[in-house]
Amino acid sequence: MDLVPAVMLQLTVVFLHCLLSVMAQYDVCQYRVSREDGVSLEFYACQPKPMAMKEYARVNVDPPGITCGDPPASFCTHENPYLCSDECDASNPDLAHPIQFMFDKEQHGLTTYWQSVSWSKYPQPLTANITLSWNKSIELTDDITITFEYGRPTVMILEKSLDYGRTWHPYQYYADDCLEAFEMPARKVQDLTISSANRVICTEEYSRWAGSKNQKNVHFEVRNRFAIFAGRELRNMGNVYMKFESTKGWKEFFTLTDLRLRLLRPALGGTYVQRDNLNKYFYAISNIEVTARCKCNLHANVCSFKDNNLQCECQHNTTGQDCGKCKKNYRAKSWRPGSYIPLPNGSPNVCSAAGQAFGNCECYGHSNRCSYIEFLNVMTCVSCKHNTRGQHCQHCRLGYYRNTSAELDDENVCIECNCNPAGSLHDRCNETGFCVCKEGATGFKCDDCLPGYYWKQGCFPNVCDEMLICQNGGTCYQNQRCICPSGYKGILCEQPKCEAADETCDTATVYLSSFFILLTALILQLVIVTDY
Ligand SMILES: *[C@@H]1O[C@H](CO)[C@@H](O)[C@H](O)[C@H]1NC(C)=O
Ligand SMILES: *[C@@H]1O[C@H](CO)[C@@H](O)[C@H](O)[C@H]1NC(C)=O
Ligand SMILES: *[C@@H]1O[C@H](CO)[C@@H](O)[C@H](O)[C@H]1NC(C)=O
Ligand SMILES: *[C@@H]1O[C@H](CO)[C@@H](O)[C@H](O)[C@H]1NC(C)=O
Ligand SMILES: *[C@@H]1O[C@H](CO)[C@@H](O)[C@H](O)[C@H]1NC(C)=O
Ligand SMILES: [Ca+2]
Repeated sequence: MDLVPAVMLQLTVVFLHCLLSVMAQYDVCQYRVSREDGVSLEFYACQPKPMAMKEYARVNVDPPGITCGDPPASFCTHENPYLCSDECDASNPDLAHPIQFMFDKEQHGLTTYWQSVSWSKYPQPLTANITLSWNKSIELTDDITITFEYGRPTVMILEKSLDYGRTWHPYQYYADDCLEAFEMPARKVQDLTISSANRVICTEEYSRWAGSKNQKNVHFEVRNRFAIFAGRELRNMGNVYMKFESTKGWKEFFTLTDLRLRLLRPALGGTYVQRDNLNKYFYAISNIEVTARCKCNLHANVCSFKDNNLQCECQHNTTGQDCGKCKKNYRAKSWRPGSYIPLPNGSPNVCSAAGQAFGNCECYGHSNRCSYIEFLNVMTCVSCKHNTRGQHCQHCRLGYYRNTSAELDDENVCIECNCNPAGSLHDRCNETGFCVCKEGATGFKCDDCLPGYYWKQGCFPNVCDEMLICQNGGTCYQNQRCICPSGYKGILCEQPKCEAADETCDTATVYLSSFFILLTALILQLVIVTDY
C-alpha cells in the first residue's frame, strides 16, 4: 500500500535531478519538493549567469589629457599616411572620441571608439593605462576581447587585481617581440598543458602587424585554458569545475575585482617609427568585452546591480557582497563556500540556525573547532582566532578590547589596546580602550603628560617652569633643566660658581641666595592667592 507513493517520490527525485542536470548546471539554489508528509526544500550549489561586465565597470584612463581632441588635432592612418583628413575634437560630438565609446552598445553598425593623442613627443614613450573596476569579485567565463581600430599595440600588459586595486599582478604580456620587450619567451595558450594551464605568458599572437583593418582583436584566452580540461567545444565543463575544487589557485586565476590595460607602444605599421609623420601613431579602442559572473561562492544564482554596485542575492542563509559568511543566527557551523562536487548538483553547504541542542557550540566564526570538556560538561571553542577568547570566543584577549559597534562575529571585533609602553603600567586596557597610566602620564593611551610633567620616554616632573623659575638669568630648557649663565650653577642656577679663594662666595651667600629664592616663591604664591 505504502509502496506506490515511495516509488513515485523516488521517480520524482530522479526526474528532478535529470531535469536539473539537463538545464545549465548550478542554476538553481533551492527547489520545493512535495512529499507525503508535506513540502520540503532541497538545496543546491548555485551560481549566477555570466554577464557583459563592461556595463558595470567604473573606468579610469591615465594619464590625464591622453584622450585626443583637446586641443583639436588631425591624425593619419597607416594605410594612408599622407592623407591626414581625420580629425579629433573633444568639443564636437561628431568628432569626439570619449572614454565611454569603449563600452557602448554600438547601433546601426556605427563603430565608436576612444582615441588617444598621437605620438608627437616621440621618442618619449606614448603610454596609457585603462583601468576597469567593479568593486566586486567576478569570475571570468569567456575570453576578454579588446578591439583596436587602426592597429593593435606592439607592446602591452594586461594586469589584474584581486583586492579592489590595492595590489596588481600581470595577467598576460603582449608584444611583437616578447624577448626584446619583456625578456620572456613567446608562448601560445594552445601550447599550455594541464600543469601549466594557469601560467602567465607573453604572446606575440596579437601584436604583429597584419594591416589595421584585418586583425583588430586582442584576446585574453579563457576558453582555450578551460579547453585544456573540458575539450575543444567545452562540452565537459564539469572537469573544469572539478579542477576549481581540487587545485588551489586555479579558480583564483580567473577571479578579479579590477583589470588594467597598460598600453606601452602603439602600432607602428612597419619596422620603424617615421619621425616625419608622428600623427599616424596612437591608440584607438572601440570595445572591451569582459564576460564574467559575480563570485557568490555558489550561494546565489542572481547578481543584481544596486546603488551602482554588483551584489549577490545570497541564499542558503548566507550574506555579504560575495555571500562570504553566514547570516546572523545561522552560525551553528562555520561558513563554507558551496562546492561543485559531487556532480551534477554539488554540495550547497548551507548555513544553519544555531540550535540549543547539546553539541551545538557557537564560536561566532572565530573558530572551526569545538571540544567537549568532560569534567565541566561543556562544549568549548578551540583556538579562537582574531584575538578572541572564551568558551564561545565571545571575549577579547588580554591587550585587546571590544569594538562595541561591531558584531560579535566581525573579524575585527577586538581592537588592540596599543598602550604607550613608556606611559602605561601594562599593555591591558579597560572595556572602552583606556590604558592604566603611570604617575604623571595621562590620555587614552597614556602618551601624554599631566601639567607639571614633561615627556621623555615617559613623564617626569618638571625641573623648571613658570613656577620653578631659573634664577640669575638662567633659561629653562624644555622643562628639563636650567641653562645657567657662566658664573652660576645649581638646579635653578641659584648658586654662584665659587673659585676656591674667592671670599664673596662663602656659605653665607649661598644660604642667603637660597633664602631669597624661597622668599620669591612665597611672594609669588601670595600674589597668586590674593589675585583670586
Ligand atoms: C600605469 O600603471 C602602472 C602601475 O600598474 C604605473 O606604474 C604607470 O606609471 C601607469 N602609467 C600611466 C601612464 O599612468
Ligand atoms: C563597494 O562595495 C561595498 C559593498 O557592497 C560598498 O559598501 C561600498 O560602498 C562600495 N564602494 C563604492 C565606492 O561604491
Ligand atoms: C534560512 O532561514 C529561513 C528562515 O529565515 C528558513 O525558512 C530557510 O529554510 C533557511 N534556508 C536554509 C537554506 O537553511
Ligand atoms: C568598530 O566597528 C565599526 C563597525 O564595523 C567600524 O566602522 C569602526 O571603524 C570600528 N572601530 C574601530 C576603532 O576599529
Ligand atoms: C575606562 O577608563 C576610563 C578612564 O579611567 C573611564 O573614564 C571609563 O569609565 C572606564 N570604562 C569602563 C567601562 O570602565
Ligand atoms: Ca564602441
